Amino acid sequence: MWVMRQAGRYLPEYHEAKGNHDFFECCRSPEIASTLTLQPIDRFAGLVDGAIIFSDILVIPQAMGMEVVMVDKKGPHFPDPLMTPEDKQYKEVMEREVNVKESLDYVYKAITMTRQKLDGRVPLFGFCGAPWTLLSYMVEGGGSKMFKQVKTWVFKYPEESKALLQKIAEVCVEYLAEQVIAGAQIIQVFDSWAGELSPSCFKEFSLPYLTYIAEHLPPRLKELKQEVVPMVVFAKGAWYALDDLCDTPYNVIGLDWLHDPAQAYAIAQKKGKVLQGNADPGVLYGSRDSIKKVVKEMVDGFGGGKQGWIANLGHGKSDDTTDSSTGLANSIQASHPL
Ligand code: 1CP
Repeated sequence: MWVMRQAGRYLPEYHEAKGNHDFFECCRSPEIASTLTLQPIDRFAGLVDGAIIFSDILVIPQAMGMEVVMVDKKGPHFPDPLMTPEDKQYKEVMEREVNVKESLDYVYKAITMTRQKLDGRVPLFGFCGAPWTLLSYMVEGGGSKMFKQVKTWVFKYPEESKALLQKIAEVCVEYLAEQVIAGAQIIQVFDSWAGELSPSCFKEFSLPYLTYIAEHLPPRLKELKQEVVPMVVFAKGAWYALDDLCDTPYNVIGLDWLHDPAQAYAIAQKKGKVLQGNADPGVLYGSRDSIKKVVKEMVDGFGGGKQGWIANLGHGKSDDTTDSSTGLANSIQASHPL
């Protein structure tokens, strides 16, 4: 089991280690990023089975030349988002030769350092944001409720949107390959805003680019004389696309809590995919009994046994549910002792 924590702020030691450093300063310091990655591994020793490198999906827009700041207690903010394809920044971003090997070098250093410190205790995940989700941030300028800007883009400027989505997908492949060279043992692509798209728009503006990444990363790794690593896709809210996602080369399909585990398993099993998910993070506000019930439903739904599934929350956990995380881990151990 591993807990997708995203807003890792729930650990008091996170705040201590972060101190007064700005969020992206922490990402850029391999020492701090590595310390923050290891904190839950140390705290929940023996209970979690995976670590995810401390970083953010928004380092790709930064590498593509956009400014992103993290506003304390609010989240990411782009002071100068992409406005329209006539915007000179669009041309600059499209024409820029993005060199992720150089510009995101601090991520690889953090990965290598973390692999050393993990010393084989648990595998290390590398990750990136999916093209659709990154495009959303680049035009919305941050998180959004209505997704007005990005909807304007896909409906008014579909070709320019697709050109940018393709460019982001190519950057993602290179970035993930570099993470594997540095020591990432499994990678995950986060499409956090997939659920904002209708089923047909998902097929047009997200799926092709998610597929591009999964089709191109393995050959790129081989070309770089690297081992091919398992790939996880998490398209939050895109429950309607489970079948399509199972037809991509991703090995693991991450599920949010809108899926019934048994129904998802019935689809994924036929296509040989592993499922990762999908407990409602909100259950951590409940009692131990409610956590146990959700965990049991999930584990039984995924076919039970000890193989072929990865227990996880269906999305990041919030910062005020620390104690019950141990409850979640214990419940999984109790239902499936190693
Ligand atoms: O938690 C960890 O240390 C793991 C590393 C990690 C990951 C995998 C972070 C650190 N961010 C992410 C992924 C990420 N970042 C996603 C995909 C997962 C998801 O859907 O949640 C997204 C959408 C982001 C963007 C982002 N960064 C948000 C969401 C804001 C919104 O638009 O709703 C937020 C709040 C951040 C900040 C952030 N990223 C990570 C941490 C620990 C934090 C909190 C920073 C802080 O307040 O100290």
